Amino acid sequence: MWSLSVMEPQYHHFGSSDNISHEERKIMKQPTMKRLVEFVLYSVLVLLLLILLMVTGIRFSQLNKDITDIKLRLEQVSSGDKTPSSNPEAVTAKEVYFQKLVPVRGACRDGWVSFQRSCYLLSTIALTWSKAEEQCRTHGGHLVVLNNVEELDYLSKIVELRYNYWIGLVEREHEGHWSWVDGTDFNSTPVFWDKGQPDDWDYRENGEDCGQIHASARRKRKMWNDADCNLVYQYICETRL
Ligand SMILES: [Ca+2]
Ligand SMILES: [Ca+2]
Ligand SMILES: [Ca+2]
Repeated sequence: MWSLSVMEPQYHHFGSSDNISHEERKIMKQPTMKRLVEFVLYSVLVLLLLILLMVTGIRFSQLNKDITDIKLRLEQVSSGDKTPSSNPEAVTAKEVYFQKLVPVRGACRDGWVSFQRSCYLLSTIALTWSKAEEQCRTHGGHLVVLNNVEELDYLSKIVELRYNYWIGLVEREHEGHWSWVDGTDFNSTPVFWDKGQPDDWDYRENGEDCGQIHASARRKRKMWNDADCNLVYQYICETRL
């Protein structure tokens, strides 16, 4: 008798235990599926946010560059509107115009052009200043060092008008201390800063410590500007023959 009374609750126990585990399975299965769906949704959301951030970042950097270019153009336009400056170089910059010159290869390697005892490469791609200098060094040269006005005028006749080009001018040690990449004494070469330059425009987070020649609407003597080294521009390499 006692064994029946013992078995009975056990039977009920097992019966109810089966029911619970079936329910449990159902209950447990639902949250797992729910969690999986939530996880997938979160992942997609995070991925979308990352893509959005990247796109925004690229757009912002391009916008920065555009703002810089617009500011430079505005400076050029406003300097053109003013009465001639007492600075003779500014007047010269305004008045010296050229015809386009078809460059010749001469004794230089393929893709390079010859002038006096140097060869020049006008880049077709845009890089940061240091990447540009690195590229020139892989060709056995350096970013162009403008030793005299003839060299500047020659390049002014062959460059693409719409581009700014990095040159081998950099402010390495401290503000106001400009140097040429090949070690040429900066004080031994003529200076062709554009009007109002170098301005180390404080809008730029990194300042403006690298030299370039300005784009222009007309073919005239290219003048120098200091720009943010981290922006990408075309560049000119020079090697000696
Ligand atoms: Ca040179
Ligand atoms: Ca600077
Ligand atoms: Ca500047």
